[in-house]
Formats: sequence, structure tokens, C-alpha cells
Amino acid sequence: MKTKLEKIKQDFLQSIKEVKDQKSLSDLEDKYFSRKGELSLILRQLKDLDMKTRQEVGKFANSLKNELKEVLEKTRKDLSREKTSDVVDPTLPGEKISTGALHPITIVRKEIEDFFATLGFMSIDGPELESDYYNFTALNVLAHHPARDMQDTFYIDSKDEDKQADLLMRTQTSNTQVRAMLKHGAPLRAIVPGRCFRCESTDARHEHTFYQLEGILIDENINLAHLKAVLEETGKFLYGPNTKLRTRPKYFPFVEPGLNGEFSCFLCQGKGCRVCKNSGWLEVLGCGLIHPNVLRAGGIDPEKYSGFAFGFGLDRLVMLKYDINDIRNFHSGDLRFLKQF
Ligand code: FA5
Repeated sequence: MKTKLEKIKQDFLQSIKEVKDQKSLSDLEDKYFSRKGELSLILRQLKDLDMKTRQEVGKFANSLKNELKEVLEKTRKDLSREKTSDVVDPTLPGEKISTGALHPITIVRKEIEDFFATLGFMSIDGPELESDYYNFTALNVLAHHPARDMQDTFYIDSKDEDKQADLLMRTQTSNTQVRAMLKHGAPLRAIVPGRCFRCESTDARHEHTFYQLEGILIDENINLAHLKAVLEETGKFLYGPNTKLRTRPKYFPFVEPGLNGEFSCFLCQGKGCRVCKNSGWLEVLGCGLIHPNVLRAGGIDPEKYSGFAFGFGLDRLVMLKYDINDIRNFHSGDLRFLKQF
């Protein structure tokens, strides 16, 4: 009898898998549990067994009956849930749709673009895969010039088709200086936000892929005072009205004179704190007056026009603005980080 019960169990479990609606479920229930159902008949035969076997098989049969009933009820519930899920109840609260958000670098880039638009600067793009010519040579950095070692470069195996020049991933948005001059001529006011690449080992402040924001202004009689004025206004826009600018000489082959630009620390107002590493100043950019050789490469007469250029580390500005302590968060893809902005 135990073997018969096992067989019933197997058949039942097999059949219930094929049940697709309430009607076939009910037929199956009848087949096993109705008065003349297969399981009911067997249970009725228990009384003919001797006492000992009846106790043993009876226990087994009862637990089997309960088990199969449970499966039956679960299937009944599943079927009715499937059915009701087709029904739309407009009174239920809606599910919140996750819409995503802008990356913090994009947020600050847009703010800075708007700010520079008020000063008459257009925002333009330059290529990330660049020829050696625009990234270095046109910027007064000739082949084998030691200044090339200032930026560790990712070179690409193939060559530029027209000029047979080496290709590389741009190391600086300055690559767009000469391109912009050739395209738009003088006078010119433009900013170039974009990605740059350097073959550097990474740490909390250095990435192999990072953002810069270049600025170029060319017109007649442009001098360092104009550069300082624009940068001071940028500092105030970014970090508040009390922000001061400090410049110190720094060599960049494409500007003369070349300068390093620092803003007074917005957190401690120059007194010294954790953010500015107790110096009171935040180093954020390189800048200077555009070298006459670069103006010439851009088809602009250095006797008539002069200009300035600057290059901000954009990631750096964003890190300071939001108090982010590791640049590697930007490309981590970690949603816990990104959802804060
Ligand atoms: C330049 O790249 C010059 N092109 C800037 C310039 C433009 C000077 C115009 C004069 C005129 P530098 O290598 O210092 O300069 O980089 C500028 C800024 O980019 C740095 O201050 C820093 O904020 C950022 N930067 C440079 N390398 C990295 C890096 N690996 N990771 C993150 N930010 C970086």
C-alpha cells in the first residue's frame, strides 16, 4: 500500500505542474480527493489492515494527504494572483520611477559654461583622439623637447591619415587652442571643457582619465590684467565673493609668461585647514599669455593680437566644491556615491 501511495504522490505532483487554470485544478482535486478519488479510496482501505500496519501506513498516508493538499492550495493561490495581476487598480499609490541624475562633473561644467557665457565665451569641443601636432608641436612643444615629459602620454599605434603624424589621447584641453584659432580666427573667446588622459598611476588626486576646462581669449591689447580679472571673477563665482587669486611663475611652453593659479581657501578664508593642507591656498590651474608661436600656428598675427589662456583641473574644482576626498569616486560607477548629487 505504501508503494501505491508513493505512486499517487508522484502522479499528483507531475499533473499539478501541468495545471494552467482553476478548472483543471479543480478536476485534479476531484481525481484524488473526491469521495471516489484515488487517494480517498486508498485511505478507506486502511481499515482492512492489521493494527500494526494500519498505524504505520495510516501515519504515512495522512501526512501525504496534508502535503498534497498544501501543494494544491498553493497552486490555487498562485493562479488567482496571476489573474488579478492583470487588473489595474488606479487607487493604489504609484511606483516611484528612478530617473537618474547628472554626474557632479557635468553639474559643475554646466554651471561654469553658464558663467563664462555671461562673459561672452562660447563653449566648444575638441577631439580626445588627437594628433601629436595639436597636442604638442603647434603648442610650441617640438619633438624631443623635454617639456613633453611633463605629461605622460598614451600614444596610439596608428598614424593620422593626412599628415602621417603620431596619434595620441589628448593630455590637455590646450589641444583645442590652435584648432579654435584656425576655425574662428581673432578676436576669440572660448572655453573647452573635456576629458584628458595621462599614463599616470592613480591616487586620491590623480586619475588616468580626468577633466580639464580650457579658456582662451584673443583680442587687441590683451594683457595679464585681463587674465587676472577673468580668473578672479571665476574664483568668486565658484567659491564666494571673498575669494582671492594668487599667481606664481610656472613654465608652460605655450604661454609667456606662464603662471600657476591658486584661489584662497573657501573653507578657512586663507587661515589654513584640512582642505588646503594648511597652506590657505588651493592650486587649481595653469595659465599665461599665449606664446607668439602658438598664435602664428593658429594663423593669427602676434603683432596685432595678443591673448591669454588658462586650464583648470575640472575634477579638482568639483572635489573642492562638494568636499570629495578621492578623485577615483568619479569613475567608480558606485551608485551610492552618484546618488548624493
Ligand atoms: C596643463 O595641462 C596645461 N594645459 C594648463 C594650461 C592651459 C597652462 C593654458 C597654461 C595655459 P597641468 O599639467 O598643470 O597643465 O594640468 C592642469 C590641471 O589639470 C592641474 O592643475 C590639475 O588640476 C589637472 N590635472 C593634471 N593631471 C591630472 C591628473 N592625472 N588627474 C587629475 N587632474 C589632473
